[in-house]
Amino acid sequence: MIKPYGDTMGDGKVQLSFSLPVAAGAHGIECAREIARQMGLPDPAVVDCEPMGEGFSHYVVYGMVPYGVDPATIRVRDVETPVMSMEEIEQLIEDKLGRDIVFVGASTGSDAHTVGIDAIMNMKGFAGHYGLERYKHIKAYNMGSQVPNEAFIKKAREVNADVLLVSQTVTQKDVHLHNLVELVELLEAEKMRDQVILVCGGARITHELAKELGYDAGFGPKKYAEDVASFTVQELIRRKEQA
Ligand code: B12
Repeated sequence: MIKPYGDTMGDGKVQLSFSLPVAAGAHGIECAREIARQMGLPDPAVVDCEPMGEGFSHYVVYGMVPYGVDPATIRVRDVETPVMSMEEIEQLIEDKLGRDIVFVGASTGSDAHTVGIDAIMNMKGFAGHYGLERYKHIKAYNMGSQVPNEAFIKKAREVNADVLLVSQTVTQKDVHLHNLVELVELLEAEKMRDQVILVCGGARITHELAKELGYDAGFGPKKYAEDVASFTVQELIRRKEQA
């Protein structure tokens, strides 16, 4: 069994933070402590309490969880294709596909967040990882944000896309789920679903969720152009060899 730790191995120490719609002060601190107790943290310590405008406050609480997990029993569904470097991917495309691959990406629906899809697609990339526009043999069309699913599909058809990249950041009221599912349904109605590799990503997207929604893969935080390019290029080769 493993447990979180802070001072000594296995001591169960955790830190959590949250906001409450009460004024900062002794009463707010006691409210925060009670929330932590109800979360199963015996004897929690509120180590920070900051006002956040009138009638709101933010807390940092230390606690100790009495339980642990056996890592051997934990199963996770993740993309299994090996991650390659930009140069290795370029070489693989040359050797096994012999043509350029077309990607169309967008932050779709009402979602206005562009930084995630730009991180994957733009030439300069993100955090030291070049984006898809930089890759020889990849034609990357980034449509930006708030792109309706219908317009996204229209573009995909127009440029004969191999890969569709959808970014979803806002998850309030499950808007991302409705939007992602709608895209799959529209692609199916247009008889395009089997002709593209469909990938989604975003801060709260997991591969498991993506698969459940009918996507080929899903990528979350700390994933970069080479993760998605490695998966899609190897998947395209697999499909080509199977055909
Ligand atoms: C910047 C920002 C904005 C900017 C966006 C500007 C822009 N041009 O993008 C502005 C100010 C416009 C904005 C607006 C809003 N925002 Co905002 N925003 C943020 C903020 C601060 C950073 C997001 C970001 O850029 N992250 C950096 C990128 C690189 O990370 P990423 O998106 O996770 O991308 C990585 C991976 O997820 C992955 N990835 C992402 N997409 C894809 C796609 C594919 C195909 C692949 C393979 C991988 C991939 O790769 C990337 C690199 O590793 C976050 C809070 C935070 N600190 O995260 C809130 C946040 C995302 N926003 C939030 C909210 C609620 C909003 C608003 C609704 C606020 C409002 N009430 O108006 C509006 C949304 C309007 C709309 N219609 O969408 C919430 C979302 C909560 C939720 N889960 O729903 C957050 C979390 C803030 C919060 N704590 O409340 N926002």
